[in-house]
Amino acid sequence: MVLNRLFRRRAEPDVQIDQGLEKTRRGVFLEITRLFDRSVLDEELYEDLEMLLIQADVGWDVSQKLVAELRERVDRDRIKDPADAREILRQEMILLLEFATRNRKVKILQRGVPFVIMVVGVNGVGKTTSIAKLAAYHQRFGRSVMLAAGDTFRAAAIDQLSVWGERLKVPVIAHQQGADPGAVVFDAMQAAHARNIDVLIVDTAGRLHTKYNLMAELEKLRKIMRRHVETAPQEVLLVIDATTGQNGLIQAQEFAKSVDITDIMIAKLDGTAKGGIAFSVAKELGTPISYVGTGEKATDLAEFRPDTYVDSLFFGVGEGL
Ligand SMILES: Nc1nc2c(ncn2[C@@H]2O[C@H](COP(=O)(O)OP(=O)(O)OP(=O)(O)O)[C@@H](O)[C@H]2O)c(=O)[nH]1
Ligand SMILES: [Mg+2]
Repeated sequence: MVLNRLFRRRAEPDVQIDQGLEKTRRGVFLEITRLFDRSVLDEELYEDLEMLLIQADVGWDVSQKLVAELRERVDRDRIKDPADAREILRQEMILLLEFATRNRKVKILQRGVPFVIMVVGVNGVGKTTSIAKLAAYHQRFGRSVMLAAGDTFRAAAIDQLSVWGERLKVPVIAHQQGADPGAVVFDAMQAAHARNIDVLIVDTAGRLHTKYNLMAELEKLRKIMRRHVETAPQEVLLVIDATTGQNGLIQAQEFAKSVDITDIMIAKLDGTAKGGIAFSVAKELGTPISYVGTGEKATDLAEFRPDTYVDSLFFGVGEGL
């Protein structure tokens, strides 16, 4: 039995990831699963698979790579049963995500030293909402959280963060619209120290680096943070909008060229059938994906785990092999 030798245990399911990937699972991945219900592994199957992976936004290069690897292993191990081939594909997909997340640093929170998270990303990708989710996430660990309204371009952006602060009972450091984000961050760092805050999350404006010298501004914020805490920002989180697919990926690549990013959050996964975006993000950016956003509520955040993610695409909670 080849399958016994090949089989990898199903990952611990995560309800949030499962809901976030529902559209992708019931769409393209159902078709992918059905491909392997065919009786033979032929050329047509590989071609259809490649097309479906591209449809799910896995990306052209990554889809080709996955199919080429699958073909190679099927040939090498003389696999005849399409169900076994599907198992190989599943494992390859997990490995691809694991490879990209292998560099994820263990975050160490020190008592009395604020852990600073700077959240960056293009306009409208979901930064502010993701900040609320992160605040709630850290609160669940019993950590005290503070938010800083570093996006001073629009009054609405400051209000939006303040509303989240009230809802989550988290203090928000904000200045007037048009104020210097550096001054906001300076005040926030001082306040975080004075109030013994564990986690300080800083919102930033989402202008594209081509419009204004975003890098210089983010660098300035970084310097101000470092005056207070040498290692800050301990996390620079790039938010990517899953619904914008490959376009979003290109924007993120541009962004990553100008800013040192430590972690990625894929937001709005629930709004798309293109959950394959995680694979192209993992491959093309090489920065660990740490979180996934699965809705508009503060609780709609999941930690990213390669095996859980892939198994959610193929199976879903409570669905059999
Ligand atoms: N369905 C869904 N909607 C989301 C998610 N994250 C954010 N949104 C929505 O996306 C829209 C934009 O989110 P914001 O958090 O304001 O995005 P932003 O990046 O801060 O936007 P700017 O400040 O304008 O650059 C809002 O309507 C959010 O409710 C998510 O995970 N799922
Ligand atoms: Mg915002």
